[in-house]
Amino acid sequence: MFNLILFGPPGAGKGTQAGKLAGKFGWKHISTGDILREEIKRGTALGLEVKSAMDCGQLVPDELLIEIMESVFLTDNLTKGYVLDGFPRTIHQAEELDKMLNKYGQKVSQVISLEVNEEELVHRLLKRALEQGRKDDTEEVIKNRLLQYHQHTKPLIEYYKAKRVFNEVHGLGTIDDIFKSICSIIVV
Ligand code: B4P
Repeated sequence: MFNLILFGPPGAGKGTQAGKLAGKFGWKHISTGDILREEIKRGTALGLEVKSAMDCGQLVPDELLIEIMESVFLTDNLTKGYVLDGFPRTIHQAEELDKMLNKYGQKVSQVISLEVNEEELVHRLLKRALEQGRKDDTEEVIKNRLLQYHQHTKPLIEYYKAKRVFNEVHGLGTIDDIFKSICSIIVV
């Protein structure tokens, strides 16, 4: 079964493009950010546990994310393929994902990284703050999210390059043009 990891810093367009890919290919869109925000909205124990980390732009502890993903694999109908948006975000998460997939006789099919410069990332997230009022889209929190990305998430580039599944797409331009570039390199 095909699975795709959409990779990139905060604001690169992962959520935007993952939604479009899910629509085109009939895949399940799995966004860990959306899953966590939904838990917060519903006021669950998990939501209460992750709220302060998310509000200040910290990563949520690996073990919680791994539990969430295990339950997604157990309960969701993923037979048509899926796109992972925002997971994995650390080497430990990536290693655990490999173990989970291995249990189901799968491995990561492809990783597509959206390349966007930092100035544009900040611009997009501040614009989203005006439109949607997300608590983690303030200037100070964005700085921390970018720092977390550089410290913990960027090393995944080498991890997936070593597995020969890593591809890059230029993430500047219209949403539709970027979508076309992504579709042109997907090898289903
Ligand atoms: P996410 O919800 O994944 O937030 P994100 O990185 O900002 O990406 P998002 O998908 O929302 O934005 P996009 O780039 O599409 O994570 C939020 C928090 O959850 C994290 O900080 C962390 O605390 C926690 N978390 C989630 N997963 C975790 C994990 N695995 N481990 C630990 N913690 C985890 O879009 C940004 C904006 O740009 C949008 O407004 C969009 O409309 C706009 N945009 C997109 N494409 C554009 C384009 N081409 N041109 C102009 N604007 C564009």
